[in-house]
Amino acid sequence: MGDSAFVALLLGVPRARGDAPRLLSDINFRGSNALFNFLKRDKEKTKEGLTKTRESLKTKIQNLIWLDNDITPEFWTGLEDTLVQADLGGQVTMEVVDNLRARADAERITSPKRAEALLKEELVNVLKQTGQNIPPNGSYTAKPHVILIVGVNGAGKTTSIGKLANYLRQRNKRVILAAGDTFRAAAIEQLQVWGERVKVNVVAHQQGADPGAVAFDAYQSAKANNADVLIVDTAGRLHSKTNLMKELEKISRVLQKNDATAPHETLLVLDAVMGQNGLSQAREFKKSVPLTGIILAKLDSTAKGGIVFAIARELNLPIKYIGTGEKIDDLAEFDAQEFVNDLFEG
Ligand SMILES: Nc1nc2c(ncn2[C@@H]2O[C@H](COP(=O)(O)OP(=O)(O)OP(=O)(O)O)[C@@H](O)[C@H]2O)c(=O)[nH]1
Ligand SMILES: [Mg+2]
Repeated sequence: MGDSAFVALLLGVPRARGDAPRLLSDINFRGSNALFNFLKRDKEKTKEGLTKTRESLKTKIQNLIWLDNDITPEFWTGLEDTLVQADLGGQVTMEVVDNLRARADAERITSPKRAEALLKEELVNVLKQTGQNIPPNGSYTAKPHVILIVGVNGAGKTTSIGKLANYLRQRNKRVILAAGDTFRAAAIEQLQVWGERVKVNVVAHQQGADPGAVAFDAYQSAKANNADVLIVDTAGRLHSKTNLMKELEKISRVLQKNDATAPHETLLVLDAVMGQNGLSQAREFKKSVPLTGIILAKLDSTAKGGIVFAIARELNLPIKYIGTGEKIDDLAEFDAQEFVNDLFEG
């Protein structure tokens, strides 16, 4: 038996096998009432997480609206400035304001209050024009459904994985995690702590091991344990960017040896606090890895949640989840209409 297989046997596979019977807590989560409560709480969390952005954006827009009885050229420049300050980015701001002006002209709208309603519609449009969204917890076509999580160091990958595992377990999915960040000291332990918290198994090798081998073993373990979802953590930084991208490609290739359609989702975790800077990182990843969506972490820590619009437009990728804190249930499915409502209301 090779070293890595032995370590897997020691650390990964037996732990995963221990999960074979359904956990009691899995069963307790069943029932639509419980799910309804989760959904309700998700919504409240999202709204709370957007407080900083809402306070900044809403106050400025309200000021514009109450200052003018009629739409004036100053209203439009004020709106442009406000959107840029909220980090929507120049391109999205121009597009939104141009569309709005054209509609205001065509529909002979003169009241800023009415323009606010149109603004909301335009903002939802920006978010809805992104690529196809895979159902977050619905009818996955493969078993296990494999989610590869990528992103620069510190973006929030491991934390988001813990929260996502919890989110899926609450929806009766059997989840296994793969500790694919074998580079950073303590990265494996960090994921294992999340595994214990969420009560899902973590397949891990030692630090410095080949992440491809971890992904392979984790897939086998997920299959053997009839898991619905396998989530693979990855390193955020290696010796060089090229190494990192090669490693991510290799992990994907290894997964494909087990299932030619894996990974079924590759989610890029972005740190909302990075604002426009996060976008250039995202472009780099998009060049090398076939991304299917975004997890936007740390929305609670920024007043510039407008970055959501710039991400959706520039990357043309759906935002699947948003992170609104460091706790286990601080993750919510992203809903364009709700997001825009939350920005303006409350
Ligand atoms: N406030 C807040 N903090 C978050 C959120 N998500 C992650 N964090 C914090 O961000 C920091 C980095 O998170 P990690 O999950 O370790 O990031 P990572 O991408 O795995 O980092 P590397 O493993 O170094 O590549 C931690 O202190 C997390 O608690 C969030 O949604 N809100
Ligand atoms: Mg990590």
